[in-house]
Amino acid sequence: MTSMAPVQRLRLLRELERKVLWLSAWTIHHANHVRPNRDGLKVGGHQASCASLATVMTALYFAVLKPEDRVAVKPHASPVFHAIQYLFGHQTQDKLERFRGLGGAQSYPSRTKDVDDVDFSTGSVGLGVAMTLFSSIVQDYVRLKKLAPAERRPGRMVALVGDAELDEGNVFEALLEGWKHDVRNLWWVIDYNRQSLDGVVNDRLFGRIGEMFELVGWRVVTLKYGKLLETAFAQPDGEQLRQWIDACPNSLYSALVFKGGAGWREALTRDLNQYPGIRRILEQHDDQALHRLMTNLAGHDMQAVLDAFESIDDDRPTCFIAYTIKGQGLPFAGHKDNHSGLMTLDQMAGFKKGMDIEDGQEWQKFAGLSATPTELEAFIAEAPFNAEGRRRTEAPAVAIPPALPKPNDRKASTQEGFGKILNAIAAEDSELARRIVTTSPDVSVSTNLGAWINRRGLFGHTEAEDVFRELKVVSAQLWRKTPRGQHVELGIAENNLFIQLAALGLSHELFDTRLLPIGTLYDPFIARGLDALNYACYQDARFMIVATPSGVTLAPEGGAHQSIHTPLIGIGQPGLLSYEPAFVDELAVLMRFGLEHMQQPKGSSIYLRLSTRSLPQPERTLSAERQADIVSGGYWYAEPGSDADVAIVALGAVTPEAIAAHESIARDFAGTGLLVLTSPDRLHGDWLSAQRQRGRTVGIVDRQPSPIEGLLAPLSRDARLVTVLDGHPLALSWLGSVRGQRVVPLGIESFGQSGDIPDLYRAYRLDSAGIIDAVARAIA
Ligand SMILES: Cc1ncc(C[n+]2csc(CCOP(=O)(O)OP(=O)(O)O)c2C)c(N)n1
Ligand SMILES: [Mg+2]
Repeated sequence: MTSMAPVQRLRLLRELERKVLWLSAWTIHHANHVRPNRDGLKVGGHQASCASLATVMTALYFAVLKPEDRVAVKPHASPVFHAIQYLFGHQTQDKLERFRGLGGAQSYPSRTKDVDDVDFSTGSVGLGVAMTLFSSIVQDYVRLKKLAPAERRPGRMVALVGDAELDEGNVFEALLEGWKHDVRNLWWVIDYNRQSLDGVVNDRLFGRIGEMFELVGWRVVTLKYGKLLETAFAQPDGEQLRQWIDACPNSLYSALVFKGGAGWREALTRDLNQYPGIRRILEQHDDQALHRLMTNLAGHDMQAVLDAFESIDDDRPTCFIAYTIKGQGLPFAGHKDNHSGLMTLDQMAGFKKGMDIEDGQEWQKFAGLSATPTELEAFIAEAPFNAEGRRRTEAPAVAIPPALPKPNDRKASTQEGFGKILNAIAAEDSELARRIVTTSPDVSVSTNLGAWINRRGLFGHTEAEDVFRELKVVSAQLWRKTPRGQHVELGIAENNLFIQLAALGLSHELFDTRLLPIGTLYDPFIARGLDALNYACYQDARFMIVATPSGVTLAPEGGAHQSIHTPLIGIGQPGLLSYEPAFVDELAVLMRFGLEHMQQPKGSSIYLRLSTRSLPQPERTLSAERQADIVSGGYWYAEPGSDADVAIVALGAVTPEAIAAHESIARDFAGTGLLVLTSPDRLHGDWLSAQRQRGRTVGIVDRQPSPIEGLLAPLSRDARLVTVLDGHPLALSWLGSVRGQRVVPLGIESFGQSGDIPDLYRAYRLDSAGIIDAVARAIA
């Protein structure tokens, strides 16, 4: 590669750029116009958004990127990415033909669904961009601790960003956090086509974007004019032309791009005819040449793009603002409505002719190019990006001891229990302790991570002393930052938390190092970062979230902080297994299980919904069997009699009320049982999958009950269930469908207010009187 003459390289890259543009447009066209359509729904795809990045992506993948770099591609440039991987031989024609179809190349690049080595999934705009930033923190975290294999070179985390993505607040939340963490090796390439979905991007807004990046310490490289325009500017009166384009509003420029040569001529004649130099330029260019000149933006000028990327040789974060044209080279270039625009059959025929592609050659890798296939194949084979084959790593799992240390307090909240378990792990010199990394959005201390942080320290690039400690001001909390620290402290931004967890939770596949990330936050604010949490799960990142306080049990803090529907999020979110233990011994079992489950190929992330309410702890030793029940979702705290009319089912912090209600009811109705659940999510999932399994094996004896069927089996079908949790009642009311039993579900259905627990539980009918009342209704 290095031996190749620059002119030769430029020529081949331009050829590949043509091919990438063609293949991306054809892939979309094929899906919409060639493949049979069975449901009449538009298939879609974004030919204009692809065209806008064809030059930049060709330059990056075929010349600039190295194997250690990791890339988030703007969602709508997915076909460009797949086209490039097709040329590399990592994507198949079959999957391109099935683009946006079942099993085909995905609409937006997907780590989990695509086969061609996607580094970061994208789709929800803004999140992929931030993902590169938090990944750069992870890269430094593992590098500075020497956790990664020694031969690993630091790579650049690259985001290809649509300009409208910069309207998403999460991008700026991430930028600020990145500045605090002194991020390195980060490249954001902004596809500045000045268009979004609905129209043209606001001129005034973007004037500020470069300054924002500079404000947080980034280098800004603007790729504005290509070599043709630069040459024109250097001619007599050329400066007038530059000023005219500089001042041209985004919407006018876009409209003229769409109108073409005659449009440019009219506008320039109107505004600049008094300059002889400009008149000469207009005379020297026919309409087609004038259009080529006026649209010669640097983001479509291969040499300018290469120069910009190759001028960077340090690790300072860099933002490239690449001026581009949405739909460049396509018939609807520049039109404000082109976002979802698809070429018509006629337009495609013209485009194909222009690309010198014959019928039947559409998928051929080198048809219509002037360089020979041998030349191109050799060039592609030598692309540095590809030098090491598959890029995804597979770090081995960290062994989890058979039991975690369990605190023995008589009374404790699950939140305290969590803090103590982590503290005890922190005190050990173990592989487990070394691999755990915690993170929290400014709620570390209030979610009980304090003791862990005191022992394991805060993570920072450089050593920074705790000023309070140096000045001998007494504080329970040590706040010293070092590269050895194992807590990544974030500002208050739950979006950032979840994207940081996504990046930490992919370390084994991105950076060849297994980490065990644990993030803490307030349960209600899961909703604040919910899209980012979904994004993390969609990428199959593995982490544990620990959320406290939860429900109305946080009591005096009131309605604004009460989490009502998070148990439903726990059930509904794929890739996230949720638990809500009542007692600390259960929590110890579940944390152990979770740390292991997070590392299983078919595992998932874990969500622990905990509480700040201090509960009397049962004096018991959990048998292996009981531990297995806790993991599979629940156990009979008091076994039911076979003739019982009713059973109480309790989850989480309200369990003492259920126990009290049960004691009082059992005096009159001896067989009443009390079922304590730890995970409606797990029970529900296993119940559904057992049913599906049976559906598949009709005739074959497979009556293996799922855990919830097994738990409910001792009850008669007529027995009633009273369910209770500090959350939406729907989380447990499905239990009635398991065996066709009637359910009286208790829980929270409306916004609350502040109060103490006795008042609030009474107001919501979660106290023992409320439960007894529900039992009476159930039996009546
Ligand atoms: C969070 C989110 N909201 C809305 C959308 C729908 N959407 C997809 S692309 C887009 C505009 C993208 O414009 P830009 O980033 O400038 O990309 P371009 O196509 O111009 O390259 C919108 C609103 C989305 N994908 N994600
Ligand atoms: Mg745009």
